[in-house]
Order: sequence, then structure tokens, then C-alpha cells
Amino acid sequence: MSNAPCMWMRGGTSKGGYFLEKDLPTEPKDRDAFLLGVMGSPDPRQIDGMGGADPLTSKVAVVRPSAREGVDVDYLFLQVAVDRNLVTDAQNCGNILAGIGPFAIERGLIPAAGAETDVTVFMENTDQIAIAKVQTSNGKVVYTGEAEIDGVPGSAAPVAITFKDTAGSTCGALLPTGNPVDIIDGIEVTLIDNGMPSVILRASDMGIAGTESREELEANAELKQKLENVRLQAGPLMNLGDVTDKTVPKMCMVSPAREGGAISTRTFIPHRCHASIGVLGAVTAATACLLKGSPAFEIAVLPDGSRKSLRIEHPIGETTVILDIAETGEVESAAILRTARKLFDGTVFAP
Ligand code: NQM
Repeated sequence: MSNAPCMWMRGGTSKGGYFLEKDLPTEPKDRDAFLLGVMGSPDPRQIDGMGGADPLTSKVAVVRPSAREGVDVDYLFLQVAVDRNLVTDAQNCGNILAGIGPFAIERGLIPAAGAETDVTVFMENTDQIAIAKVQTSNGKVVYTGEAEIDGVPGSAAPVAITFKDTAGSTCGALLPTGNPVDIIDGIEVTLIDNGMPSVILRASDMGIAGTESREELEANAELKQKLENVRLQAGPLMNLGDVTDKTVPKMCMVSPAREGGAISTRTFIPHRCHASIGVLGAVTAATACLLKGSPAFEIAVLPDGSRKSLRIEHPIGETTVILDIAETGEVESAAILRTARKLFDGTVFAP
């Protein structure tokens, strides 16, 4: 039996184990074997572990003090597959990121500063920076508050997160093919990465309305096959190589907003349908809304001005993304509101 100190936290609409790097095996192979054991993977029910039988609750953050100038902590995100023997660092996670600031303060990596502590995070998966504003009081993290996010019951203290320079996080360029639109299997797609490699396509082109529930979409075997066919072809075009065993690109089907937002989305991540939408997934979808020629642009309802607040609708509500647009028309920075909660602090065991 091996074990390690661990904090379990909800970060945004996801949940997972937060570890200090020094508490995990140094060899990635040993670390991954340990984490599979912690989560109880591979097993669709993860009955022998901490995972929640859902990719959104089978996540891990590895954190260390940063040696980088002006950066507080380095954060490596690991997705532990539920029913496969797979741990991957090929994607980032903006929801789990919401817990990084609180965790870093809890573990004494940085001091709390007054009523609000800015935590600058280097995201190792994509070599990019995020700044999280954590509510603090008397040197401690404050978790309770009035902020509400769709997909999480009740309210909690806000964690506002700002991303800069997320374009091409994993694909090397915002538009890895150089085109706002490409055609795969006769379908118009936008292959885009503003923090999360994503394929944006019309819900109607995939034979759905775009109003279906997560459960309904997950029961649609034909849709899942069509999405996977497109995804496997999109991978190499997006500089991601063979994506058979990767959790990117995400497949984001768009349709007109129904609840007064900018656009409506249903996203496969990539084999389960997201209960809502990922943080960087939402930033990327919002960016596609501004891209002339994209299937997202033609249906998006866009506000005026260089600071645009876009409500990205998803199966259980909406995620608001605030984009700052440069004079060139490019997205300069993106901000999003999340909350986080400490659930458990102790020792976690693997077989
Ligand atoms: O896009 C799920 C999540 C995510 C990722 C996924 C995320 C993001 O909701 O930044 O947060 O797309 O696999 O946790």
C-alpha cells in the first residue's frame, strides 16, 4: 500500500485530488500508477477509489512553488481516465485551476495578503500564466460567499481568474490550420485553440438540435461515432498527432442561444458529454464566436465594445466569459468567475 498527503477539492464544476509535487513519486510512470490506484481506475464505477465515475471528478492537480520570476506556483493538471489505464497531461483544466490558489495558501506555499490574495499560476500543461484572486481573511482562505456558478448548488466565495496569451496553448496557433473554417467529412468545422484545443461545429450538422440533455446525447451512439470520426481527423490537422488516446480536441457543437446568451453549446470531452462546459473550453468557444466565417460567428449574438461579456450557454445554465479585444481584433485576455471548496485534507491510499 502506498499513500500520500492530499487535499480533495471542488474546483469550479470539477473535483479532484490536489497534491504537492514533493509528495508524489518522482517518476511519471510511478506517479501515474499511484494516481490510477487512488482514483480506482480503470473501472467505469471507480468503486475501489476516490474517483466519481465521471471524467469531471477524476482529476488531479500537482503543485509546487515556482522558480519563475513573478510566479507563485506551478500547476500540472493530470486527467485520470475513468475506464482506461490512462493518465494524461495533454490537456489543461481551468476548473481545477480554481482550487490552486486556495490550495497553495492552505499548504503555506504563499501567504494570504489581506482580504484578497492574487495568486499567479504557471500552467505547466500549456506553459501559460493565469492569475487567480482568492478571498482571504486573517491569513486564511475564505470559502463561503455569495458567488454562484451554474452547475454547483448554492454559493461560495468568488475566485476570479484571468488568462493572458492563451492562443495556441497546445496547437501552437489559435487557428492551427490557418483557416477559420475547414471541412471534415463534409462538415464545416473551426479548429481552434484559445486555451483548449477544440473543434467547433454546428449542432444541426451533427443531426441534433443543440438543446438535448447530457444523458440524451450520451445515449446517441450514432452521434458519438460521427464526432469521433471528425475528431480523429482533426487531431493531426491541429498539430496534436494521433488523438486516439488523448482527451483533446474537445468537440463543441453550437446552436443559437435560447436563454439570451451569446451562443448555446454541447461539448464532448471527448467521449463523455460535459455536464456544462470547461473553463478554457468556454474561453475557446467564446473566441470562435468572434471569428468571421466560423459556424459559431454566424449564430453568435455579440455585444459591442472592446470588452465583451459572452454568456456561453450549456446543458445546465451558462458560463460567462469576459474577453478583452485588442485593436487588431485579437483576444488579448479572458476572465472567468469560478468558486472552489476544500472538501477533505488527509492521506490518500492506493493499493
Ligand atoms: O476547459 C473538462 C472541466 C474540463 C476542462 C474537460 C476545463 C477547461 O470542466 O478549462 O475546465 O474539458 O475535460 O473541468
